[in-house]
Amino acid sequence: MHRPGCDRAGGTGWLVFNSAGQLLRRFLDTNGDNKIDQWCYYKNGIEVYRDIDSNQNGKADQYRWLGTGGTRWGLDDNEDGRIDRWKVISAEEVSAEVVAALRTADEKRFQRLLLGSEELKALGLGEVQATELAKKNRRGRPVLRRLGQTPDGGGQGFGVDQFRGESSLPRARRI
Ligand SMILES: [Ca+2]
Ligand SMILES: [Ca+2]
Repeated sequence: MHRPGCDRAGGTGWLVFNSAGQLLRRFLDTNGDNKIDQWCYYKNGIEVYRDIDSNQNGKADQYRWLGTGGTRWGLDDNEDGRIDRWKVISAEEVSAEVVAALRTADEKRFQRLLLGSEELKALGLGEVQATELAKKNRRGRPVLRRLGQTPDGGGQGFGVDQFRGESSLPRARRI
């Protein structure tokens, strides 16, 4: 049975199912070096989140939400588990990120959204909307400071672990 994504031709790895036989995880070695470089997470049979080790050093450096999980695709250049910049993010998700950054007073999370005008255009926003968004970004910074957070934030880390919380991994099958 074909499932979308996370199944590049020639990849080998592991499938993990729950007791009802539903696919939970797919761990793939896509370049044949016997090291897993894609960790795919499924919800209700649909891939919703993926960790990618793009430079094949054993550590994830891209975090991608997809399917019903959204369209965000974050890049973690220094592999510290926190997203440094966005490869893909929709206007709606930018708004949600701004709200979350303000709520948790996470300045770094916020700064990731301070996009250049080219990137804003790439999101398909009109000139006026882009200006509005840039204004909101500028207005947001003092708010973060007023909350008395250190410049380094102190907010929670980015939610890349949100799909790792499920406890037991009952059955794995080599593919
Ligand atoms: Ca890596
Ligand atoms: Ca990082």
